[in-house]
Amino acid sequence: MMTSALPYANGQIHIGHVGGAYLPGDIRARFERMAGSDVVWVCGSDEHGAAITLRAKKDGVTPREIVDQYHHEMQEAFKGLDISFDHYSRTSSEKHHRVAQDFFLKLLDQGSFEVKTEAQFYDSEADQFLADRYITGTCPKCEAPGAYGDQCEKCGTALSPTDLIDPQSTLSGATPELKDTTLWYLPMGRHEGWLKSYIETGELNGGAHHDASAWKAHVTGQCRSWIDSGLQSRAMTRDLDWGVPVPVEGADGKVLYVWLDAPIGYITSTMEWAETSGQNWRDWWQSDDAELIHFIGKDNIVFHCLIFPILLKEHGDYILPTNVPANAFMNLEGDKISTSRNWAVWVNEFLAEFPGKSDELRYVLASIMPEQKDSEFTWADYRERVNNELADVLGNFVNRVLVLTRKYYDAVVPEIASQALTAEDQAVLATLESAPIKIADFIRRSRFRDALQEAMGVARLGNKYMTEQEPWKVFKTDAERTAMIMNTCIQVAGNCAVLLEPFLPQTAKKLQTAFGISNAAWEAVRPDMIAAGQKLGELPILFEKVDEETVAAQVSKLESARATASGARMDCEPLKETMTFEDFQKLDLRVGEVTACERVPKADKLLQLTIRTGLDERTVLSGIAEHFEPEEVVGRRVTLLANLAPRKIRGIESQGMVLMAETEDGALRFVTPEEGSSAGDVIR
Ligand code: B3M
Ligand code: ZN
Repeated sequence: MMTSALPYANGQIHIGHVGGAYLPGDIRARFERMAGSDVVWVCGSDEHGAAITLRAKKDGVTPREIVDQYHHEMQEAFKGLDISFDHYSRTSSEKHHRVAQDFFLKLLDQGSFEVKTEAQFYDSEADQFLADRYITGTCPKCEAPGAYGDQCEKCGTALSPTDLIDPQSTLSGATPELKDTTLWYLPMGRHEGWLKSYIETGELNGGAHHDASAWKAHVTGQCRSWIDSGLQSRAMTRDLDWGVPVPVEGADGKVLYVWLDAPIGYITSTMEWAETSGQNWRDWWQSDDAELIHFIGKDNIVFHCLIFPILLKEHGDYILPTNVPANAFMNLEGDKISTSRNWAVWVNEFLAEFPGKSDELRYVLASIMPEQKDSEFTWADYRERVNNELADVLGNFVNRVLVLTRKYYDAVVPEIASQALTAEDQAVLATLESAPIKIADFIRRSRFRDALQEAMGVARLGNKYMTEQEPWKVFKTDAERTAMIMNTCIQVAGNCAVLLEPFLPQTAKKLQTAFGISNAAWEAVRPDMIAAGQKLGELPILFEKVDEETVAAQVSKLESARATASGARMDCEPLKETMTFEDFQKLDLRVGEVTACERVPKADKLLQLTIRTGLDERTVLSGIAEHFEPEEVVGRRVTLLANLAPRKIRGIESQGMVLMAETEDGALRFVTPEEGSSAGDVIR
């Protein structure tokens, strides 16, 4: 049983999501299917919680409209990248509400919760209790600002709203007040004992064990520090109107905490899958023969390794996760991916801009997957890998194999008479024996980068072997040897078609068609996979190279998207060279009052202003005649650069400069000192 984190249905899917929780799941699921394993991989839209309602509030629509929009758009993105869930559900469904409520009631009836009435932060302006992302403040642990009411995203610490320093409502910005309300708490401290052994020694239900040593160190580490810092009780309900209603008399206006209902969404999704596939969902969630693996990002570790296991254990009928290979974060062009700053490569945008290039993106994201620590996507690296690895190694090798087989043997795989294999032949054929075993092991240990490199290594070896064996030369003198070389190359290329399928499904399909392979099982990978006498197909160039202009265009698109998101203007002149404070101190800026104003004969752009400066009354010429009539200027307070060296313009000495702002559409606006200031006031 495999799951991937249910993405919040409050925005688009970006490459960080894919590299974090979805591509790893897809590679593993595809591989297990090819290996003939019993595997089910489910996901779905996470449609409750503050992430949804805050987006709805920001967009001025209902939460239902938000989730309906993004539930659809996220599925488009997954489909476009061949992310092959067995089922994709959504937590706003009635079925899920029932499943989650039944789960809650069982725990309630057996006393798993502590019901407490106590003071909670409340925003009287918004008339709402504040928890999770509705409240923000300074993290008491790492002192990072912007921590939320349930978690500090900087240090990962689980928080309660009352832990926050200087709490503030994210709805109104007001400092919240305290107001009593009833909450159902999960007393996590009660579970410290078995949780410790679950994390440290892999203890599961009924004496079974998972392989704790197979857990990623950063996952175990985060769990350990959570447990060591003391497992506080956590509220499992919220005073909100959007979510799974708490199924208790008198609990109107209360819903299940999103991190209680969402993981149960995995179970609902499996139930839905089982209904349509005639399977029994309990075989996957309530059978000790099943393994449970959660693919997530590191910010979800605590919810999947501590809170959800407590809920599953408390319920009593469920297996516990056997591994949670959480990935770290993927950054982008030197900065954190950010939805709010629009600093992201959005999957749907990528697919629209680069149709048919889903494998290229999968390849790059798998190559830089943040398996142990954060990683970095750059468009330059994308170009490097597509051009120098996919095109120049895999594409080039396959192309040469097909072209030469067509040229020498009319595309028919040559027979190989029994002849002595050279050491090089043996090395290549040995690799075809070992590669599938190594790749399988890497994939099952969630080391997808190594797995992909091992698979690409087979293509690299094939390319090198062909270059060194030079069949185009040998062909002239030794038909037997040529047949051996070409047959070996054909085996390598055919094996690549299978070994790369978990990573590059589109490319694999094209290769398998050309090499006459269908529904390839993992065990089909072997040195004599492609039978002699078989006719090979033709293939267009597999990978188009990416040019530098594309990279530049994507980076500038990011920059302008970020600028727009931050409210910056695109036409802004670039910042001038940095000046020092000493430079600034040379400027003598004063408030001036315009006492007279007239046009300058034969000068369309100039007005001659008479300005009282508190020091004197002086003439200043200003290039504003196309923007203002003289009578509009008289009587204004202006900002005057008073110590600018006098200049003669059109025979008139101008003593200083009036500061103007140029608007987006080129209009000029006076920089007017505030009401109450007067001529001679120094501007500092
Ligand atoms: N919706 C994803 C997130 O924290 C969250 C995962 C739920 S998995 C049950 O961004
Ligand atoms: Zn923190």
